[in-house]
Amino acid sequence: MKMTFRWFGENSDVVTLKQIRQIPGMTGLMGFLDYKAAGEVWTEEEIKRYVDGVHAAGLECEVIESVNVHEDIKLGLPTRDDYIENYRITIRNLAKYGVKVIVYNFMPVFDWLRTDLARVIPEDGSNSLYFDERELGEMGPVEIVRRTAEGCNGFSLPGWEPERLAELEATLAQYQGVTPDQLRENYKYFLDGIIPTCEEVGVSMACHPDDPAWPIFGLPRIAHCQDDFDKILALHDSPCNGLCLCTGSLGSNPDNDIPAMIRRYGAMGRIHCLHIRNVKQLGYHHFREAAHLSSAGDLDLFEIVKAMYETCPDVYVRPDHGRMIWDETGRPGYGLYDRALGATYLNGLWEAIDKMARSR
Ligand code: DNO
Repeated sequence: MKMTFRWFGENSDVVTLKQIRQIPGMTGLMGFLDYKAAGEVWTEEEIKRYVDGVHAAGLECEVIESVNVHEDIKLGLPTRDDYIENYRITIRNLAKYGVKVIVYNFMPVFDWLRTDLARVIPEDGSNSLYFDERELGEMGPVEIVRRTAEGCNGFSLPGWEPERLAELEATLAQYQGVTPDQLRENYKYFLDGIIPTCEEVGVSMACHPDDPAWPIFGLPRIAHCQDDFDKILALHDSPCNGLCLCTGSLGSNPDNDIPAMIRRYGAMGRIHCLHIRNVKQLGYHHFREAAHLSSAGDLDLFEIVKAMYETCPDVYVRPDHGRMIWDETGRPGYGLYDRALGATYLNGLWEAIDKMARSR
């Protein structure tokens, strides 16, 4: 397990590289050039500048998160070939600076979605990301994006800054009538276009699951359960076509057996990284994010780490979203304190599992 941390870059994150470096056991980042629009080439110069800065702080930068896939690729529009070519160039450029894994998603229109980015947890006064489908029913996509953008310390839902709201309506309209099978066909076209480049330069693609783990707003979603992942991995059969196993995203649906999924895809060599966090179920399609500790939510983090230890011990891991605690303010889900506690807890589980395994 290589412990990493998500960092949004100097101008977009209140957390500093120095703080990240001081978390025990932290080896590197899941890095991100947050200003790049989907479809744009990540140039060598900007990658070098970013990676050099991370190295100077004593951290590695072998995983890059959110090289976003342009909607035209997901929609299968004629313009997709240019965007796929750009993606190939980005893969090559990242590989030149030591990047080994690229985390991305194939979710139409939205990345992760919540109905509240700072719901107070009554028991202890902290707050966390929260989702209640009943609230969505009343709201509609444009309204939810506007509302979250307004209420959240200047941070908005990924990809949907207020100035892009007009575009959001047009994009939603383009998906009308697109079926899951069509989306999968477009996904295959994308993978067929990029995986040979990945194989050539030694980069693995890690698909992030839909979050929450079911369809929303009638949009097709094809990455939220074992059956979906089996299909995705079969679209292009290569070790470079793999997964970012996000326990919290998948865990929003209690039907997903996450330790079993880790064992299945870990044994196949198809998990290239994990995002680990806990979820507290509050009802049907209704949950909040919880502290990492197993007893704080509904996932068994011990079983999750054990499955990883036994099937894919060398993967990159990061503590995923944290709550806001100790009066910290910042990007919802991505404060320093609770994620640092999460890393420490995961390291503790790992040490215990490792020592028990060795002493047998
Ligand atoms: C949420 C993240 C996702 C992830 C993207 C990858 O916290 O895990 O935003 O980075 O889906 O493209």
